Amino acid sequence: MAGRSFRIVLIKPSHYDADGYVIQWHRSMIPSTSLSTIYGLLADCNAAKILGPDVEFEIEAYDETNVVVDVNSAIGRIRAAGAGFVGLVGVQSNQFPRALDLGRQFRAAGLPVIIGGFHVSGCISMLPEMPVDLKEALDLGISLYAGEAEGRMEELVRDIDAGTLKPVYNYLHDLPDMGMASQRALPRPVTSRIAGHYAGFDAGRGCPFQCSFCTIINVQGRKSRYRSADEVEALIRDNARQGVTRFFVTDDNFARNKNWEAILDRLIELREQDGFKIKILLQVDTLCHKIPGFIEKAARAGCNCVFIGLENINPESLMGAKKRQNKIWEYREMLQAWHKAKVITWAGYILGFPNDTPESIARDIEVIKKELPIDILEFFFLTPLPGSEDHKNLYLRGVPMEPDMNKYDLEHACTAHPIMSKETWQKVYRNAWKRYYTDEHVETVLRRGLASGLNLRKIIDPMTIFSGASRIEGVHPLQYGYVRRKIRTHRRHDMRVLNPILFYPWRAFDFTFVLLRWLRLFLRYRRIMKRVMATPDGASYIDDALMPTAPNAADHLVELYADAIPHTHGAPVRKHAAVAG
Ligand code: B12
Ligand code: SF4
Repeated sequence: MAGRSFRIVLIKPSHYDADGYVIQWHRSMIPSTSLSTIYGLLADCNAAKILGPDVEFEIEAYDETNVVVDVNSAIGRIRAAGAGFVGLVGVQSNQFPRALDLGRQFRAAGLPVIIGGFHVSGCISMLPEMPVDLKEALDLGISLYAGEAEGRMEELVRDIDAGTLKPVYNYLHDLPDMGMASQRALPRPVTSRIAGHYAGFDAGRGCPFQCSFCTIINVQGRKSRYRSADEVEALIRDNARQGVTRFFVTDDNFARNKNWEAILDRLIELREQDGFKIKILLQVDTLCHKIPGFIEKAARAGCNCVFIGLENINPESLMGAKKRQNKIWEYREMLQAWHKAKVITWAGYILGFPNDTPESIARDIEVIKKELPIDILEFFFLTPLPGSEDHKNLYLRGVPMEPDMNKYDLEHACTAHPIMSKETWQKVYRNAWKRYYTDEHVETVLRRGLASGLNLRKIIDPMTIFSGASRIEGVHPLQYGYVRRKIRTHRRHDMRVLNPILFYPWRAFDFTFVLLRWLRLFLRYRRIMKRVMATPDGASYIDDALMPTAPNAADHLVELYADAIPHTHGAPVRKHAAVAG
């Protein structure tokens, strides 16, 4: 019997810049776990021959942040196979307009298209009705997939093959066991497009906390679900066979993964006994240092950089966002513990909590610079992300919110602030990058790094990117990659494609100008690094952020915010308050 093909084109969409061009690069920085997960689930379906012994899946995977997808040739390949579909994978709210533009083209060719990811899941989980953009997708004949696909991919593929694809698949109320399917390595040509050949995987999902701006708890739940150490080892080995040993572990809070210890122990074993050169980047919370052995084991397991959800240093803002677990009197000790383990600290800071003013934000950033040993700091707008409690509340109260989902990238004001105008808030965001990444502070961070025995090159490279991405490229560093691509014809659906005579000279100027600015920044920061490295007594450098924290000792950071610290268990005894509110 002659076999037949089932061709699947998976695309992780990017989103549009302010000029309407797709944000894409020759090499992107961060791998997509959504893409590898869906790829793995479909590869499992193929191995199980779910459409019959004679049907072979041909799976293509593209991350639009690092590759330009040729839609017409993809359409041709699916048509030539005679069966298949297009999966738009891991689509966040800010990527939904781009996903619709891609979906529109494939639907015009009559092909089945399915969109999954946090925008669809978040909206369906929290809102009483479908928002307009989801309705638009349905009107185009695109199917929406809410919830997680582990253990259910077979049903979807069978429906597509039988021509009975449903408009909506909703599994939000049935969170699957994460062991339902193994994660697989993406083919090497896909991972090669990530700078440093990183791969992504999630070792767990769900978080016990209740931050009101967070979508994760309403989509993936608050209970910790996790992979076994055996499953993690299998996916590490699978990737290592392709030469990939660096991983971004995308658990939103690995410290609350109930299986963290078994997983880290296994990684330690793989590194120390089997010689795997594993490096991992973890996301954790500000109380992780209280978990016995956590930091020490994370470092031994290859963690060389950690992302910490600091969010703010004003206790009132943290309480207002229900981020009760963030206790500012613990921050310094936690950050110092990571440095002691030779791990670079990377923290996120949210701008625009209700009491924030330009002055209070400027003051808070200066306090952070002086008091906390943070290496990389990144800024976000407080954004009512679809899927969060904040978004739901505003939606139900009919409060106006930005209708363009492309702007839900945490780089835009998406709703009114009680004190700051939109323009002021936008200015505060731009100034925040400038204020943190001064040459003077870059030098201080490097001096602290040297005193803590950190590899300064590993600090200066991300610092250059985080300092320049927003200011030079106009994109958040999390969306940054190497060498920007702007394809003339890949412009937002409702924007005019420019005449080549206008486009190419503009692009040549734009490219050169950006390149020169990067070069200047790079050389300046390298000079600072050389100066710091040449300091004879660098190892003995000390400042407030490096001061040891002794129990009950006067802590300047705590005293600054004393009036705002709630009377919770473990809160420090007040001395005096220097800052009100
Ligand atoms: C890793 C990550 C990133 C990486 C992305 C790298 C990349 N190339 O994809 C980086 C760091 C770059 C990033 C950046 C941003 N991120 Co992010 N990110 C994540 C994180 C932590 C993990 C994503 C992931 O891979 N999940 C694992 C996969 C398996 O889950 P999944 O995508 O939901 O897929 C499952 C289902 O949805 C479904 N499914 C998904 N797609 C499809 C497709 C088909 C066909 C089917 C059948 C099923 C299906 O099946 C999957 C398996 O069960 C999530 C939080 C989270 N827990 O998911 C936030 C998250 C997705 N990010 C978010 C945000 C807001 C951002 C930023 C805008 C903000 C910022 N500045 O940080 C930027 C935007 C960047 C951009 N435009 O690309 C929000 C999105 C919320 C929303 N409503 O859109 C999240 C949810 C976190 C949050 N704060 O709430 N992010
Ligand atoms: S700690 Fe992080 S993942 Fe957990 S609820 Fe808060 S923002 Fe969400």
